Amino acid sequence: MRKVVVMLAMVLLSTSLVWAAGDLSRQTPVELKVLLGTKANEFAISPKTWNLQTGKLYKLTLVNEGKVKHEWVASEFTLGIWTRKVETAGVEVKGVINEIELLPGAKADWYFVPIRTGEYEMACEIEGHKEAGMVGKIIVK
Ligand SMILES: [Cu+2]
Repeated sequence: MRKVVVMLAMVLLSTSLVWAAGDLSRQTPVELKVLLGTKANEFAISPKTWNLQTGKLYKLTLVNEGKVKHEWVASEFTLGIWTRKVETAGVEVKGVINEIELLPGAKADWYFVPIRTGEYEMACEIEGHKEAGMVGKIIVK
């Protein structure tokens, strides 16, 4: 009887280890570089479409190569992700991030894990920028 209990406990323990996803915040990140404003096109978001997967850690590097300030906003998308941190110019910011503004030449690394599937709009909401082409799509599967 005792052997059966020990074996049952071992089976339960091993299956729970198989099912557990572990600490999703400590994966090797999938790197994605995105330009908000390029040298050739001040009002570009490049790439304009992002294909992401739930459960993966992403390191999104946002770079402003333009000559004016740009911002990145995707309110619905940011409700469905978990942010580990944003790193920029020697500063780490943790918590819920809804919007990132980048001065010309600025760069920020954003580490996050998508937790909800869907299609979301992203845009630069500075007056006139979205209309000039600063809009894109995030697809999370
Ligand atoms: Cu802009």
